[in-house]
Amino acid sequence: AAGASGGNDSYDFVVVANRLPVDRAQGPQGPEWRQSPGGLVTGLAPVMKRRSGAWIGWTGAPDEEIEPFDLDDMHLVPVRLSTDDVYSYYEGFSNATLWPLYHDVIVPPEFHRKWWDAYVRVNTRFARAAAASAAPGALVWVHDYQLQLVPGILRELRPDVKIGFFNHIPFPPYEIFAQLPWRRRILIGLLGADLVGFQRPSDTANFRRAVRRTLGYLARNSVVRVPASQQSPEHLCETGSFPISIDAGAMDALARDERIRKRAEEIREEVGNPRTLILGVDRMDYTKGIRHRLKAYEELLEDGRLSTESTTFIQIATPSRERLDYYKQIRRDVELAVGRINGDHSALGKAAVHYLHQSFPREEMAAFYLAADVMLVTALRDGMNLVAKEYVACRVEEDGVLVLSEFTGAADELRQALLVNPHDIAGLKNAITQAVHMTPEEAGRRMRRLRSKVRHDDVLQWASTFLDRLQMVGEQRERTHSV
Ligand code: ADQ
Repeated sequence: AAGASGGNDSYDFVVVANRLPVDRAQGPQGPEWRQSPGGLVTGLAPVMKRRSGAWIGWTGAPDEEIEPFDLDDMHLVPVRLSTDDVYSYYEGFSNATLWPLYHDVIVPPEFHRKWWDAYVRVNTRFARAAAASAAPGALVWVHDYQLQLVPGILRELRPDVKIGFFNHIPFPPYEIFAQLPWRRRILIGLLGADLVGFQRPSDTANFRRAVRRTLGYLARNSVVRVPASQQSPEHLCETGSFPISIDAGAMDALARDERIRKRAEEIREEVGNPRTLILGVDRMDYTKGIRHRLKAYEELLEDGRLSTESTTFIQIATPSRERLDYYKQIRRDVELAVGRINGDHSALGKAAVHYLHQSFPREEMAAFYLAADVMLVTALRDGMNLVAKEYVACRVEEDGVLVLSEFTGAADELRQALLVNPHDIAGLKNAITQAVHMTPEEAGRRMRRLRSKVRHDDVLQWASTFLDRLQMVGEQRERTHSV
């Protein structure tokens, strides 16, 4: 039902993402939807309010047919996924093919033609829903690796709209990307956009190189010239890096809240008032380097360089993608290591590792960040890593030490962290020791610079920078093609 004039409901700002920004909750009148506290919706909510905005995505449950509905200034359009779509498109192609491939093949990606067929089918469904919701000339912003074909399909359906795409995860080096049997189709899908954005300049460079090597399209500076196809005229696709951030102001305010400060003190007491509290916070994912971190900590206890008399470690790991084999395996590996470390090094009432495989509200997360003297972010590969920025935003006293993997996008910006290569266990041990013993003067000097960085570019600025750029390149295209 999509025509060049848009459907019955026409929105001039349309977000397309795998998930809708809502969770099901129990309200006074029975089940209802609540806005979920994700970073993306925080960044986009003001734009949604200012323009008439729609968000297209999946509710998270299979086989549900739900009519579009309105919530907090947003029009939400649920896209249905069948049980087989969830298995083949979401858990399969998105999370067992693309996710490991785009994260440096930490585990081997699986290539299955049936999964690819489901990816094409579901991407087409999302693109049609976007085409039916967008007003003439609307801005459409497509998010992440699950939806890389949407820009190309949408451009054919609606040549009048301005299409932006942002990839939240890394874009891999060509030699890795080239393994993908459908590499041409993915690149052509992405190049349907007017603007394709990545977290870091190296991702952008990898993408441009893949386009040149795979398709032979020429890029001048940041702009790729996409030749005409049977469906669309020639157009330009701009590429660039737009490092995502957090709502730093909101985090800072939480960390100054009396109740949360009290809760942070309680947390320290509950773990036995150690001199040094070390913290790790991640989705339970093999990209996050949780095993490497535990190994380094275990060896430090064995060597006697750290002692459970004065130090404890809290590892929070959110349950994630639990039906996939490699996720079951990383959970087993982590739990085995935690059990071994505690068996060897804990005393009654003095655990070496406190391990929480749970999700917490924002307020509790802020209290953990506030309670921790040392934060360990040791991802083997990570698009950005918001945890690192959240920790910095919560350190309102300008103390605390961030140990940060150089393989995160955040490492490009947070240069005053202790940067580590998590594969180098000896180096990681030294960095943890350095963090534990750092003088307050040096920690303060580093934290002040980190904080000014995180304060200056927050998620609102990220969203408006991307959308301003999209508006500009979209208008340039209108002028040259007068569609
Ligand atoms: P993720 O891989 O999920 O995101 P990250 O950027 O660290 O990684 O974001 C995780 C978010 O979940 C943080 O906001 C954190 O506070 C929250 N969180 C983690 N554990 C939690 C728990 N137990 N309870 C409650 N909240 C918890 C992907 C990419 C990243 C990129 C982001 C955004 O992999 O590289 O930074 O998208 O683009």
